[in-house]
Amino acid sequence: MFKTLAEYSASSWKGSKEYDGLEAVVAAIADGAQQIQAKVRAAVLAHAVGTTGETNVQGEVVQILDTFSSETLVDTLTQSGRVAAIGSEEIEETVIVGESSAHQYLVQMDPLDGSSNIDVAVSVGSILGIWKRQADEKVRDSTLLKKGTEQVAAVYTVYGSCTMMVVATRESVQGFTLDPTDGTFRLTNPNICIPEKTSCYSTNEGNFKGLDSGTQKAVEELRNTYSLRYVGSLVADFHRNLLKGGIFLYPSTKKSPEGKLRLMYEANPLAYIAEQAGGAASSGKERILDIEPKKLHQRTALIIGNKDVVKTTVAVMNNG
Ligand code: AHM
Ligand code: MG
Repeated sequence: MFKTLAEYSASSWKGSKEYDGLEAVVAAIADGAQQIQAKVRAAVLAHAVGTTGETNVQGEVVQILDTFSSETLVDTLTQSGRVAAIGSEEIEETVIVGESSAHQYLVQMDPLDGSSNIDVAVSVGSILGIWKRQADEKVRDSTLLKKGTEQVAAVYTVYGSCTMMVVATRESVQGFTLDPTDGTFRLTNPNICIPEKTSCYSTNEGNFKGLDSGTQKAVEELRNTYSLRYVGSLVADFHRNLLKGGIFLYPSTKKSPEGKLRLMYEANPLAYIAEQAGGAASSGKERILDIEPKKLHQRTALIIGNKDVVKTTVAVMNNG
């Protein structure tokens, strides 16, 4: 039988100084993910698809499920008693939770990535980066602006044909599948490493004309070498590439010169997971995890996946 998430975290993190309290944070994410996946699956029947009529801090239309997912994870993370502050794609300001010595972690999240795919029954997910607060560090907006290298863990979930949760720490990347019969996450994909063989590339080919000439050349080379697979939910595209070998690109375009994806809660957590699994992530100019963040909702270009293919692609982008 597969180990449960609770068993895995008890044997891996409980009692460790470095990961003190992490099991409560990850359990809170698992709890939130269960609630979100249930809501996503019942959304059409519950009249919960559609927009709230508002736009978020990014100027994007807010879906009812975006708000539900953000509120759910803020609640479960708050209840864990271990999180000091939360940054969310759906909330303009930092959510400050607590400053006691137990509030050791800082979380940044995209609570429902790919939400434009919900009403067409396509996979969506949640992405979360986890940092540690310095002892006695005052919690304010700038507390969350730490580099990706300083993450202590990162998590994403996919609400697809099954619900999965992937958790990376400095030691390893572990994949858990939600068992719908008893509501527990079970360790189905232990010690994930990106396969060396790359089989596909994922990018929005519709943006091709808006790319600079070097990036066009890089995309042409990928097109001539690999199969194209593009879901349009970053978390689902990344998940497939992590398990099967592949590269995902959302470069700068004429429409989004700074890139479309968000550094703190999309690029950084997935870059951390990619690196721990033997892959790489770059903005085209530098390693994602080395970018010095300036603001919570900062955007970046993202090239992520197999290490060698990321390296070659970035080289062609810059010299092509
Ligand atoms: P979201 O966080 O609001 O869902 O937006 C991010 C999404 C990613 O999941 C996906 O990779 C990208 O936007 C798709 O963008 P496009 O439709 O321009 O290809
Ligand atoms: Mg997103």
